[in-house]
Amino acid sequence: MAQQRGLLIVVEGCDRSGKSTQCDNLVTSLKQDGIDTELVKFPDRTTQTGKMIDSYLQQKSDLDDHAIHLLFSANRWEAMKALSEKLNNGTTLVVDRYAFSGVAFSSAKGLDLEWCRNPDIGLLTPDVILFLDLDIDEAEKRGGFGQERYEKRELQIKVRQEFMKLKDDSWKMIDASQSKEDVQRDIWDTIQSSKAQLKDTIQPLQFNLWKR
Ligand code: Z5A
Ligand code: MG
Repeated sequence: MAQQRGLLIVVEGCDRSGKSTQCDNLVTSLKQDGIDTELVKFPDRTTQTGKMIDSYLQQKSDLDDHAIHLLFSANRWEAMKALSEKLNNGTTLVVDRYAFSGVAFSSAKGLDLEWCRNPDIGLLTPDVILFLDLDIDEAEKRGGFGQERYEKRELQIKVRQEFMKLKDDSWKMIDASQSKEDVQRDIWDTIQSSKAQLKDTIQPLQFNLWKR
């Protein structure tokens, strides 16, 4: 049998919900389980588009809402070839934020949700989408929001509402208000059952995000 491709696992969620913490943990656990795994984070602030995004998020520069939306999407598109190759070579990818964040944040700012989906049509389709759900009051207890552009209570409340419009039955909802250890355990259990479900039925890579 040909080598099975890696899984594309996307971790989305509210601000301060522990995405980056749990992505690191999941990569470590999967590696310990003998699975070749890499972490991917969007936005990737190291590329040319990423540097423009970073400057915008840090409020060092200003951009039209549509233009920054397209930059976030471009930042994903420029990674797709390399990510596809890794997946086809058997590497599992754990992705910290993806196009769902892209649409949720831009539509929360007032852009049309359907317009926001368009630039990401044709991106790699995730095999598993985990959503770390956290109440805004709980999020604020985690040291308060920082200085970046979107770290404001009213916007974050809207962002969660927009995420819920994008959610479908396949999303794995994780209660992110638990201790780090309990969240980690829930994620691990969810990944194990997702892997069991996908076993033997894993499809070649799909490029039809939004039409899963
Ligand atoms: N954005 C966009 O507009 N369009 C797009 O297409 C994309 C993104 C991809 C930067 O994202 C911004 O870009 C983001 C969305 C927008 N704007 N906002 N807001 P980012 O991913 O770089 O943001 P971040 O700086 O990583 O923050 P974050 O993702 O919101 O945080 P997190 O990764 O979810 O949480 P964490 O860093 O793992 O943990 C936060 C703190 O909570 C930390 O002190 C932890 O130790 C603590 N923590 C974590 N878990 C727990 C538990 N279980 N209990 C108690 N404390 C905890
Ligand atoms: Mg993070």
